[in-house]
Amino acid sequence: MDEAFVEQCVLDLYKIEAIKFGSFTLKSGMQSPFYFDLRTVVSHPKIMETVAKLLWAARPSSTYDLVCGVAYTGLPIAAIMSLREDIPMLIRRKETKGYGTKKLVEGSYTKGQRCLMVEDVIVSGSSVYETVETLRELGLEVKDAVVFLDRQQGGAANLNATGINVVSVLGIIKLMSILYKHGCITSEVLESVKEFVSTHNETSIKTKDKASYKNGVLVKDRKHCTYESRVTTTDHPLASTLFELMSTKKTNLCVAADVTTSQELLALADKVGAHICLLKTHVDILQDFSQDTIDKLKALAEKHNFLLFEDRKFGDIGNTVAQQYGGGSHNIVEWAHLVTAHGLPGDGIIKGLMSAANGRTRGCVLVAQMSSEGTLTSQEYVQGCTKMAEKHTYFVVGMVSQSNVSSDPRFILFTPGVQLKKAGDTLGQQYVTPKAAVLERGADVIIVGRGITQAEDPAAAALIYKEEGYAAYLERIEQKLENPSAVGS
Ligand code: S5P
Repeated sequence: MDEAFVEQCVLDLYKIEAIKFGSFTLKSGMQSPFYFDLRTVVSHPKIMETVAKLLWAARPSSTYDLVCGVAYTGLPIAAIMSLREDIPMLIRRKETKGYGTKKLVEGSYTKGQRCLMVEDVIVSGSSVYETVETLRELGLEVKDAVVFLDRQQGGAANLNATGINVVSVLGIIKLMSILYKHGCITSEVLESVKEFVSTHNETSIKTKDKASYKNGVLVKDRKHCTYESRVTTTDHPLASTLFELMSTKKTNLCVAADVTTSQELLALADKVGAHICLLKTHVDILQDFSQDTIDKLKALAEKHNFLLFEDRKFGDIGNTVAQQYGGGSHNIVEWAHLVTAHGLPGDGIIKGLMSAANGRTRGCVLVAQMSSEGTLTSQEYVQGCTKMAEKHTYFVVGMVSQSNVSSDPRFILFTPGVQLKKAGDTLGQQYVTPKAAVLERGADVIIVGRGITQAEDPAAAALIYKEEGYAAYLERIEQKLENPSAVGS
């Protein structure tokens, strides 16, 4: 690579303010004294072409079938490479579409094809890895990534640990030296960036489905921990109880008892009780709700050793939910161990629920994602819910989810929309199998309603779901991660 060519490109990037100095908050929340934003090159086609040329020249091998840019800045750069080198490209979406094909990757490919990753900047390497992970799941071979700027904060080591060879056009120290040499920055700025890099080189990759790598070292994530080991990792006594009973009863099945009479509810609870860890109710569906129903339900929960989970999906301000939870005709706080709540109102909802719980051992499950078609929960919303959960680990035991929204072993992920026979209903419900829920979507607990309640023999159906769900969990924890380079391949 021609050094003068690299220097000129750095100066051009400086001129168009692709590199800035000051105080910036990175995606991870880290404060940085500089910010490299290659997005601005889209307004400067010649510079963008130079960046693409330099990246192509940096590629570690000459044999690729495809290129794929990491969204967003990597995309136009990969498109230029694709055009110049006559090599097909792929696009990996940031999130799946809620309509149409729901494909995460656009473009044609066949299994075994070699794909080169293209990225503008790496900090921890998470964005590159997330994209690689998706491509590897489709059977593509992804071993190399070219990066324009390595911020030298551990990203390359993290990616190397997952079997990705990273080649960068330049590292931040070299870039700073070029700017200093040409009088663009003072020696103080140069020193402050050097100081920052030397003290901020511990980053980790938190992947959606697999393990976590901190400085290239594997950290065990939720999906690979046993329920038993999580009894002591959680901050919440009810989560501990649940993990304990899941591992002793060998079940991760929660039955959604959506029936309309107390008689049906109690009969169902007695039939499926031996096979479940939780019974989920919607007591507002019951035509004849009474304290007697609750007393009998509590007795059945004792008899069969399961917890009661009222799916009230609270969604209002703290003051209102406190009254709904601790009063009204259902007095949910008195009998339900767990309740669902939306994250939408913000922290106040948790504070409201806690005030009504008033010291009782109770917990809530935040609805982070829904199983229904057209659900509005965006990635930002999901992240907001997990942040809320992290802030309130003494009350939030986990999330209702459809994907691996957290790798934190303290949280329990509950996945509804599970059925063996149907793909959906006529009102927007969408189903996956117990195996897919546990292995692909990261469920700790599968929630099954009509698959069991409408079966000819609900007890026999519950046994089948229990066995399938638990077998998938055993398969998941058995997946060995000792050889990090095998991850995702
Ligand atoms: O996203 C969701 C969240 C929940 S809690 N999708 C859901 O279906 N649920 C609940 O799970 C729903 O209210 C119902 O009680 C159960 C699924 O029932 P099924 O009959 O479709 O299995």
